[in-house]
Amino acid sequence: MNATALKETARLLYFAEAENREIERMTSDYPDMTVEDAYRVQEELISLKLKHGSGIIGPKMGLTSRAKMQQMNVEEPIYGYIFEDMIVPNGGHINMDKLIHPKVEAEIAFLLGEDIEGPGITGEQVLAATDYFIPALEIIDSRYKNFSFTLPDVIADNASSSRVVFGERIKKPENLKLESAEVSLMINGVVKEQGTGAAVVGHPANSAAMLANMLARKKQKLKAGSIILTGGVTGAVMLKPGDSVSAQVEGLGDVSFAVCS
Ligand code: OOG
Ligand code: MG
Repeated sequence: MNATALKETARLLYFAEAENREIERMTSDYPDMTVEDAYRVQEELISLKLKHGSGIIGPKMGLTSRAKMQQMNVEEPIYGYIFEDMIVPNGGHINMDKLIHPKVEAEIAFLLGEDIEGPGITGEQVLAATDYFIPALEIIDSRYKNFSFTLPDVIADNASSSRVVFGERIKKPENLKLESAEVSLMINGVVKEQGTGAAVVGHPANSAAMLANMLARKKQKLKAGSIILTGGVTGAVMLKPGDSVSAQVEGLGDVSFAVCS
């Protein structure tokens, strides 16, 4: 894709999100769009968002569960970025009329105390550089019709990022094994999805390590103070007005929000 096409694609995605309008997949106009092109579109989209005044909280990983990777036929997860204006306070609400067709998933986030620079980073190194674990609910809202996309489409669309609710930061408990921590996602008091931290490439720290190694190819690193969303532990569940949503992460506590019309 040439520079004009990259910029135009990023603009379409930016305005689809701003005006909560669904659009055709980018690959219907650009069937040859590669993963590299898609990350370049994402970079244009990120700079548009920065220009419009929202700062970056940190990166997010997506398609980290084996189920999602198989579904998309990929061997490597994808990443995108979470912005300040996507943050919903714990116990707060989201407005359905500002979103397209949102889904929610339960995640574990890491707050880094030190920079992490790949390549060759392991989950152990990530854990050593992490100060806090945070239970989180991510609201994903693909800008594409019917939430249907190919890999380059979803990368260009900032990995469907839309909103995030963080629970309380928990100073890294030395004896908590995140891989076996039970995570449940509840809607209106009913458990809809359940998993353990191991669903995220064996351990959520492995996901952050993969991210550090992916960013290293671009001479970028994970920065101290960033919050990293490591990817859905549970499947994503469609939201509707009136839903009361919560997640419980064993050893880390709860996080919740409500859906208004
Ligand atoms: C892509 C984003 C996936 C996750 O945690 O796997 C994601 C999508 O499924 O729309 O955020
Ligand atoms: Mg996610």
